[in-house]
Amino acid sequence: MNEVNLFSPYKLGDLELPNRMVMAPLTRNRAGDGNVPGQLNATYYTQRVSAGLIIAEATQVSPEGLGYPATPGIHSAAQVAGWKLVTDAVHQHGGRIFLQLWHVGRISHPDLQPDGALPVAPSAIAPKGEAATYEGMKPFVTPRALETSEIPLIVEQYRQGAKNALEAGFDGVEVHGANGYLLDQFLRDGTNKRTDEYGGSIENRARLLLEVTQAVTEVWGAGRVGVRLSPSGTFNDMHDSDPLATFGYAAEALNRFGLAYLHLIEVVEADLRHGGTEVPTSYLRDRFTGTLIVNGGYDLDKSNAVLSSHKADLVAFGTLFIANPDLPQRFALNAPLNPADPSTFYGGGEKGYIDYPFLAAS
Ligand code: 8OZ
Repeated sequence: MNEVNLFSPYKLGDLELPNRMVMAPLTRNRAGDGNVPGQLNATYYTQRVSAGLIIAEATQVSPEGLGYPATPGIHSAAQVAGWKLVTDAVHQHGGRIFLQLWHVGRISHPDLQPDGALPVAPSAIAPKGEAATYEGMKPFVTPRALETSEIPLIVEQYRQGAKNALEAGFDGVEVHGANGYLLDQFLRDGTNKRTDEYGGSIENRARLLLEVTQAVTEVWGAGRVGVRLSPSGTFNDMHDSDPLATFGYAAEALNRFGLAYLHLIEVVEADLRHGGTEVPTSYLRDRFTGTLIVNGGYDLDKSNAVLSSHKADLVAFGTLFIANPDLPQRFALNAPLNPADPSTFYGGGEKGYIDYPFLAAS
């Protein structure tokens, strides 16, 4: 029997992936001035080119979508040119790279917003916690609720971001619907108290996610578009009164597009500590008919178990890809893994970014 494992090739839409290992989108806060990616980022991604698929880090589709220092954007000509450096380098080395399209919504601060404005959100509810500003951490402010008439502009920002990603040479895009950012804020009822057609019922709360997905698939074709969700996640002060119903509906509604994939961030222990409810991956596997990517603490054995039992089609790795640029080779040889240094995850330069050793050199 030929059991599926991490090294089985996979046909993702019309893309041929040489293995089932996905580099998860990872915020590293190393874009240059103007939130423009450059050679440093091109080197980092190129080092990780043996992944079956790279999903590049969360990238804001508009200035208002910014929530952290030095995250890249995809709304200016300079950002498109910077990303072109990255995609050209990855392609020259034989890789495949998607871009994650992002708007942080309320997870921002006036210090990061155009003209010092309030961040926007579905409803005027401040998250608990602090925003990462240029001057360090500051308490979150109460965001401004978007007017119904402004929502089409948000959809157009994603559409333009998708067009810019195409121009920048990516192989596809992932809609960031996870981790408490704008689309997730609309989806869950802890953050969405709207009384218009974007709030109230689950259908209404999912409307923005689906409209954005529609717009992005119109640019790319659905076979080059994925969506990421975090059904059990509590990060960024997220809660929902009925996550099984909310995310069950979202997974089924996404079937209409014929997407490249659905990418799930699975429950972590902290979610349960913060009052989250686990939405089992099997529950969404039963409802979403396309390719499923899972993410959340997988090692080699756990990955091969989830793939061989067809509980998922691909596995995404975050921390392991930060610390091991040649993770596929290490897994193939059952070689030791480099430990990750969390102190260099967010911000800084080459250290902890492009200096993790390859196997032959370590
Ligand atoms: C960690 C720090 C900043 C942003 C996410 C884009 O959680 C992020 C992120 C993670 O999806």
